[in-house]
Amino acid sequence: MSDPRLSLSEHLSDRTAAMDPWYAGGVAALLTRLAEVAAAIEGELAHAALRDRLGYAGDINLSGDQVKKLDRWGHEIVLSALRGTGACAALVSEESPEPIELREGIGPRGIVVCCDPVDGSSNLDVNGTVGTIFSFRPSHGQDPAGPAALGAGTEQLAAGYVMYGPACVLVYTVGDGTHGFTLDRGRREFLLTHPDIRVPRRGKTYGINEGNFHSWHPGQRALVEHLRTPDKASGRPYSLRYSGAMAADVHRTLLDGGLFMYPADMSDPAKPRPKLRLLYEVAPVAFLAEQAGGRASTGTERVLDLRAKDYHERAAIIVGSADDVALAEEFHRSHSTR
Ligand code: AFP
Repeated sequence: MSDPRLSLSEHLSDRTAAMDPWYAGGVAALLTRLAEVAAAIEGELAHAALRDRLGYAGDINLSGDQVKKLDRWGHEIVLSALRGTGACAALVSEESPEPIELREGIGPRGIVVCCDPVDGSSNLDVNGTVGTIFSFRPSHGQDPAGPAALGAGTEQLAAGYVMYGPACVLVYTVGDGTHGFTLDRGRREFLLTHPDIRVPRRGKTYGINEGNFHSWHPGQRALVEHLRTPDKASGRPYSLRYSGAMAADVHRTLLDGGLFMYPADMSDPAKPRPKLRLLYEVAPVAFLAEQAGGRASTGTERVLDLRAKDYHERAAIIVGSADDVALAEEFHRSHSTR
């Protein structure tokens, strides 16, 4: 008996009404294609060691990171998949310094895709969880289309991530709630398993790389001290959970609540140095979180109001349960260095 669960394409056709009609067809085509890519990446990850796909490709990317073979492979498979849709006008990828313009997608309905094809590369060679993160933005018919990606996060048409864990899960939004699907490995199809995800108002866990503790803003340090301090009434201490792959840490946070945080390095308070990339990590996650009733802040600003000035711009993020994010902002305000 076939599984009665909705498939991704069925779910998407139900959401068309909520989408900007001008771009709805393109958004659906691109999401469906990225789901196919995710299934291919899932298969490749499972056999990477057997196919000599682990380790380094030999080059350095724009962020100064050594590129892993699967980073390169992931980028290529995403690019070739998007080419075939005719809906993608340009790709902004972690693995490409400049946007890659796709002539066949340029036009009034063209969509700019921002993507981190394989996120969490430091987990690849140790069989840890990795992800794919993506965001769609209107090109407004611009040619070249890439610069259209540099708008506010509120302009996103759609966003999502794939988490390659024990199960392969795809979570997306088109501005009508946030919904999760699990890959049916037999049918190679994503089926609806987490409809209309709602982030609990408060959580019990926080995710952050505590190794950076000394470079944090005083408010950030005070917040983590607070979360660690036992207090039954407020459900503290929170437990620390951190995987090194944003998709995995965000997935846990959307389902269970709490916080995922990657604050800026404030070693030089005059020059804050965030790590995560705005267009293909921070902004898509913020859209997903807000659509699930959560919040996403830099500590002082709503992430979705941020406007990128360049394609690989970095931004701080505190995302998760609305009350926990508000608490985090309170600590940043009350310890403001200004
Ligand atoms: P990589 O893709 O370079 O491993 O970075 C992963 C990531 O962008 C994000 O997925 C993690 O949350 C974060 O960086 C991990 O960073 P740290 O290794 O500094 O904790």
